[in-house]
Amino acid sequence: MSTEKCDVVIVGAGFAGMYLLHRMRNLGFSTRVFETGSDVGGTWYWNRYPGARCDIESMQYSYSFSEELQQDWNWSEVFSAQPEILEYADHVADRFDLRRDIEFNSTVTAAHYDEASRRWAVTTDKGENVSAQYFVMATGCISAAQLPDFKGLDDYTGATYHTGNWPHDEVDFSGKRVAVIGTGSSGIQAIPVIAEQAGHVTIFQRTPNYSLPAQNSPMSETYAHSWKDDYPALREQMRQTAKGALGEINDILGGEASVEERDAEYERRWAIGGTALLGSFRDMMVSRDTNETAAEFVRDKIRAIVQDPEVADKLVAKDYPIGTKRICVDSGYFETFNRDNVALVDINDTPIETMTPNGIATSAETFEFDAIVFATGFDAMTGTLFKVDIEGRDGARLRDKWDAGPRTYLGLMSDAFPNMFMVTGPGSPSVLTNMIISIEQHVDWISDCLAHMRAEGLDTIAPTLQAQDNWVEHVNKVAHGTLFPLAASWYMGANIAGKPRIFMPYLGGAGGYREICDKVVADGYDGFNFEPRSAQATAAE
Ligand code: N01
Repeated sequence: MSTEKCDVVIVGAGFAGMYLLHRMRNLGFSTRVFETGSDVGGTWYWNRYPGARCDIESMQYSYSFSEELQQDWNWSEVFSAQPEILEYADHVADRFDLRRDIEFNSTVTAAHYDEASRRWAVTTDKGENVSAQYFVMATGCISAAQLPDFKGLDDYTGATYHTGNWPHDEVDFSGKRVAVIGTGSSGIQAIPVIAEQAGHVTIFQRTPNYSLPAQNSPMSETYAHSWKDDYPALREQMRQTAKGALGEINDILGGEASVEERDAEYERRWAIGGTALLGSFRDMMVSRDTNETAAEFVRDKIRAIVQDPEVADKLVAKDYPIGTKRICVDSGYFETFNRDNVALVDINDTPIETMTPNGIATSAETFEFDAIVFATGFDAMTGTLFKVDIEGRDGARLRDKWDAGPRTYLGLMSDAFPNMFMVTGPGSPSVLTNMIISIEQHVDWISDCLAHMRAEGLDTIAPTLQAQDNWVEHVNKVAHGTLFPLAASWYMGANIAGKPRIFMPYLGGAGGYREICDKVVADGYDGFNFEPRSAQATAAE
């Protein structure tokens, strides 16, 4: 097959790839997007499990780049469910006519940098070869679904599902005996909905999770207008916050409030719903004492909701501070354990020994199931990057270079990979923030950078090793000044056997990080090296 040429290849047509394509087009860069799925939407395309819902309010978890779009689109609930978010992605693709540059059902398998031509040779599973000056991984942070290697899995004859790769056709659990393995955000959202339909649900829990009630409600006209009437100013405020979302964060320390004041604040925020409780005190994620009071408040809530004290005790997280594993937000999760058709198995007490042809055998019991739902998470942040065979300068392979953990400058680029960008890569705030706002910031930064290079006649950009080393050290230092590294979380790579234990996202906050990125540009792209156009590269093209 012949090699096509374009300015930019983008991998992924989720919210990052879609907005980047829009920006590239407006700047006049010829662009191709490759997407494994059959349509746009990224994470919301794949995660179609029952109960899937965003836990950032939709008025905030939406694009801010187009005033017309944000005025025209109406959300039906405060926290939207997956089908509506996918509808929104579909609307954006139509509205900005994005699909004509997206190749669906097409997976990028390799991207190799050619030093002579200074271009990326990109290959897909369809045998397509594209040569591009710029290569952008817009593949999301939580996209590589993880199916643990359970003994006997191939022998199991019933239906299996992974929350992160859910079938497009409706799955009917009516009257079925269902197992759910995993109690992270996905499991916690899916379990209440599955339990309403299934004959019986058995939940296999390895680590109990803290979860806060969404307190979701239909979107009122008044609430939608409180945003729409002032959207540009509110979006600007959002961009400056740590989370990339507005929400009240108290400016006092936990220790400055009396016990009564503290509990009243927790109670108030529990009633508000979503992640509001974590904003009760400004030292929530740095002070063990403050954190423990919030953790204990949530444990008490769980004990009050769940009628069987033994089950309640198993559901209560005791070994790590609240918020250090990604906080979950649910709709009726703990209440589900009061149903007659729901059972909890703590696999620390009775480990899963093997899958059998008809179900699961633990050290204590053999269970029969018609279906097993794996809510077992993802190889986060690096998993999707490693799925592509990425080779940079001098044959450097990304997978090898990051053997001991990801190394980036600003989460945007890595030193041996000129003209390759990552949208919300490791070392950027990404998963700790409102993803859409962080995506927009990265896409805008990359777009401005490419426009700058074109205007200045520059051919390549790559970070210096020194700037990258300093950034990695800074990201680590900030993380270790908080409670986050105390949990065995996917932020730390702890859910994947053999993955280096490094805190991958940047904890400096979306607003602070934006300031750093802007300053880097104001200081002449401080920490980056550019190469001007050379006669050799022109000849090699
Ligand atoms: O994945 P997870 P997820 N045997 O890794 C367990 C985002 N998200 O898909 O904790 C038995 O959190 C594992 O146990 P442990 C959000 O950022 C957002 O639920 O490792 N169990 C854990 O209980 C979220 O954090 C939304 O001990 C095994 C579970 O499986 C991220 O996606 C909704 C196991 C995996 O939990 C990932 O969430 C959904 C094994 N071998 C997701 N391996 C919202 O916006 C793993 N587990 C609300």
